[in-house]
Amino acid sequence: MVPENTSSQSIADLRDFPITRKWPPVHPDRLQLYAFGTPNGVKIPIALEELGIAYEAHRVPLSDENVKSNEFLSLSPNNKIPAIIDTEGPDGRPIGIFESAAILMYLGDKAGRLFGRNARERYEIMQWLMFQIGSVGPMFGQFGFFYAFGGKDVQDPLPKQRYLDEVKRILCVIDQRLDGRTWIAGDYSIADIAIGPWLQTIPRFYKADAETGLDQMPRAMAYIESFSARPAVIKGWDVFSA
Ligand SMILES: N[C@@H](CCC(=O)N[C@@H](CS)C(=O)NCC(=O)O)C(=O)O
Repeated sequence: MVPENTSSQSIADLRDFPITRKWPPVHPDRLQLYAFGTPNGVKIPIALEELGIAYEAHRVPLSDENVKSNEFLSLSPNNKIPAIIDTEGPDGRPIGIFESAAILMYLGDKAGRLFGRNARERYEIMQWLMFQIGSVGPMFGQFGFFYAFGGKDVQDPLPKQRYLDEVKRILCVIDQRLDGRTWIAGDYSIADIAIGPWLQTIPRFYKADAETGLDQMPRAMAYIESFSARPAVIKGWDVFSA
């Protein structure tokens, strides 16, 4: 049973976070999510949907007036989405977290799901999570910039080629890893929630299946299909698409 004062207590707790002045909570009892519909941004609503954690999503467009505002920087000092506030942190006190992998580990711990059943499984998941943060995200993101977005008219072919080579190499790592596996690290986990949205961007947003060689990688293609069919994944993307 929810104590009567939960709502007013949650509002008071959230007032300590300057970000709530620019993005006021309507449902202060829920976990507050600050993100946008990008591969990094959707990881968190996907995880929250998978775990059945109630949340309130605040749209934070990537313009400077949003991500570089003092209010946003107070929670996410590297001016990147996603970030969260949970009024019920591990010690019962409110906690703010930025960096998607840190948030995913937090949520996995909070729910006791999607983050392995023992230390060995957790380290296996963590290494693939770090692989996404250190390699997949930055390289795919730069490739997308030069191939499909702001940098596509740059005359010098070197930047696009450099990131394309890296994307191809990383896709091969993933495709080989998926040999005999459905998911990247044992059962479906937060590692898949980190990697899946980035793989989806190749066909969906970059339209680069052929250029990257993805269309010749049946295991990676099947993985994208399985990931994309999950209701939580569909819902996670929908949160910011309207
Ligand atoms: N390592 C970060 C990367 C986050 C990131 O790159 N976010 C982008 C959107 S996908 C962003 O907020 N860009 C805004 C900016 O750089 O000004 C994470 O995983 O949380």
